[in-house]
Parts: sequence; structure tokens; C-alpha cells
Amino acid sequence: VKLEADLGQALESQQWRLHYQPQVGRTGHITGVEALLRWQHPERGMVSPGEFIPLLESTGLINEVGEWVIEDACRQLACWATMPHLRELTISVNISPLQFRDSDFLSRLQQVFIRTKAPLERLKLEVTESLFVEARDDARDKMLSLKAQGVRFSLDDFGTGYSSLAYLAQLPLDQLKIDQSFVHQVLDSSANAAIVESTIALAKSLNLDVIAEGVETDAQQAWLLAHGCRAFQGYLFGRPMPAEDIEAALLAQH
Ligand code: G
Ligand code: G
Ligand code: MN
Ligand code: NA
Repeated sequence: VKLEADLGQALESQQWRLHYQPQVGRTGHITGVEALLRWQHPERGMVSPGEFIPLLESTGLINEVGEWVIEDACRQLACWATMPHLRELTISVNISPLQFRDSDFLSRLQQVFIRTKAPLERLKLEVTESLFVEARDDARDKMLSLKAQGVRFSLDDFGTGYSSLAYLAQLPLDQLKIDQSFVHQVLDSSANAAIVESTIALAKSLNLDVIAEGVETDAQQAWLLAHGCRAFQGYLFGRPMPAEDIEAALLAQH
């Protein structure tokens, strides 16, 4: 109850932070980052999203905080666009289904885009299959409208949901993100290996990019490379970190 009460003032008190986790190509160079929200609580320290995202959703605060997340990420994109070593970076932002379904979502985003002048072709929104369980044509229409402005879409946690493949093929997606639960087990479980292989094949036949998340070991990356995956995210390449650390890593790789 206490934590929930504190959520209401977290925005005003500037307790939200974005951390960024590197996404790398086959050579290990950073090509993008995923923005991950952190709550810097005055007494408890960093509270994890596993605890506060459900609270943001149940209180309806997800719309406001989610808008803050997109705005902060867009400002970062606009800033990086002015820096030679950083201007090609993409930022992926997680969008809760509740936030995406809100009737003001598109108009709020328009205002953010105008305020920040972010290069939208480097903004990627991560949605999950659960978005398409209900009101899916509305979700698809919103995606098409954002897509027309250059925004890209990644399907997060792919393989863990219940969406129909026939419907997924009709969505304006750019990327499938292989869920980390499959990646962690890829060397130990032939069932998981088969799921990862099928996902890579599906992405290829639908002409989508594919990225593996949760890559922790060289052996996992080698397996994924051998099976046609060319983009990776995971502790092997870097933990979620403040923007300055991403900037330092990018300068170091040049
Ligand atoms: O960073 P980990 O960093 O612990 O994130 C845990 C979960 O919280 C993940 O499922 C991630 O997708 C979710 N998450 C992190 N940041 C955000 C955010 O800004 N918005 C939403 N909706 N979910 C987020
Ligand atoms: O649901 P989503 O994919 O957005 O969640 C990303 C979550 O995964 C974040 O909590 C992030 O901190 C975590 N994460 C990122 N890379 C790794 C990894 O290599 N191993 C593990 N165990 N978690 C990871
Ligand atoms: Mn994600
Ligand atoms: Na995921």
C-alpha cells in the first residue's frame, strides 16, 4: 500500500530514470539500445519494474509515466542525433498494452514528437502479443498510423503469448524479439532450440528482423549466429546502464 501511495508523486519528484541496455550486431558493435524504466525511490532505492509496472497499470498511472518514458527516450534520440558517434543508434521503448489502448495514446505521442523533434525512424516501440488479444484492429490501426511517420515496431517476448500467426503476419512489424526464456535454454533443451530456430525462420519468411534477448554466454551467441540470428541483447554485451555509460561505450568502440 505504501509503495502504491508513493507512486503518485514519483513523476513530480523526478524519481523516474531511464537506463539503456545495448543491442549489438554480429560483430558486437552497439547498434541500438532498449530503454528500461527505473524508479529511484527516496527510501527504498531502486525499485524494480517487476514491482511497479503492475502498480502503474492497476492505478492507471501507466499512461502518464509511459508518456514520460517516451518523451525522455525521444529527447535522448534527438540529443544523440547531434553526436557523430551516436546518431545512428535506435532506441526501443516498451509500451504496456493498457497504454497503447488508451484513446489519447496517439495524440499524446504526436505532442511528444513535436516537443522533442526526435528522429522517428530511430524510435522502435516494443509491444507484446497480449496487445492483440482484444481490440486488435484498433491496435493495428494505431500501429499503421505511427508506422507512416517512420516509427518501427518490435514484438517483445515472442513465443510466450497466444496470438495467432495469421494475425501477426498482418501487422506492420519490423522485428521479432526472441524471449530470453528460450535463449537461456537454447543449449540445454532441444524443444527450446526448435522454438528459436522456428522463430528465426518465421522472421526470415515474413521479412522481419530478429533479435535474441537475454544472451549471457559466448556459447549461446555462437549457437544463435550459426542459426542465422544477427542481433543480440543480453548481459554478455552489457547490462541496462545510464545514458552516459552508453555514450562512453560508443566512443570506445570507434
Ligand atoms: O529491466 P527489467 O529491467 O527488470 O524490466 C522488467 C520488466 O519491466 C520487463 O518486462 C520490461 O519490459 C518492463 N519494463 C521496463 N521498462 C518499461 C517501460 O518503460 N514501460 C513498460 N510498459 N514496461 C517496462
Ligand atoms: O520484457 P522485456 O524483454 O522488456 O524485459 C527485459 C528484461 O530482461 C529487463 O529486466 C532486463 O534487465 C532483463 N535482461 C536483459 N538482459 C538479460 C540477460 O542477459 N539475462 C537476464 N537474466 N535478464 C536480462
Ligand atoms: Mn522489452
Ligand atoms: Na522480452
